[in-house]
Amino acid sequence: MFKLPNLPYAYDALEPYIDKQTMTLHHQLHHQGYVDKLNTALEGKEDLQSMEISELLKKLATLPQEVVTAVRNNGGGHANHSFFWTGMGPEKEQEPEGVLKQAIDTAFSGFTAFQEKFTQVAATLFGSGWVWLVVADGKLEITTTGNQDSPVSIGKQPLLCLDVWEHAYYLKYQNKRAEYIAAWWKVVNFRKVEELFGKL
Ligand code: MN3
Repeated sequence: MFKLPNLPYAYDALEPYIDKQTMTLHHQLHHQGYVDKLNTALEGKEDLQSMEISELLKKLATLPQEVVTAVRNNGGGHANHSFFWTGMGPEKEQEPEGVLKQAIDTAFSGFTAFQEKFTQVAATLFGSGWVWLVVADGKLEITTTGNQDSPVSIGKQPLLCLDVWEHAYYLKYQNKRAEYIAAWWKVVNFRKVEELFGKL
């Protein structure tokens, strides 16, 4: 059975940028909901229940037909949110360092240009979805997924993600997605991104 992971920090740790109430509801209701629905869909399928969520998402196309949609939507929701939480942290205004900084400079002509491009993609993504920094074919790229789709299902390795579903920001920012994106940059955990990049 899949379980809701604890946040690696307190619900109010990202204040004032991401508020305690949004974090609490997002984690305890939205993320828990994906976990619960995933578990319901996989009832009686011990072979699938014992797999890592990332493995299920990588093998989406080969799963039994009756669970594909549930794994894609609810398994994706579980994996994406688990990853989203660890990509943020209480230490504010971090910037990439070391080999990650070099790779970002090479791929995007600098951190500022990377931030501008990611922000523009996030601001203009239509509907509900995610914006990602991934490694694909050995290169850094910015990509998006709709709904709860995961980049691992299409062979891309995620390094960082931003949830642009309205439930991620509506309580504090209402329809002002641009303000939410600007706030999110303040709490990005680039030490975690560097750690993931270093393992590739
Ligand atoms: Mn969400």
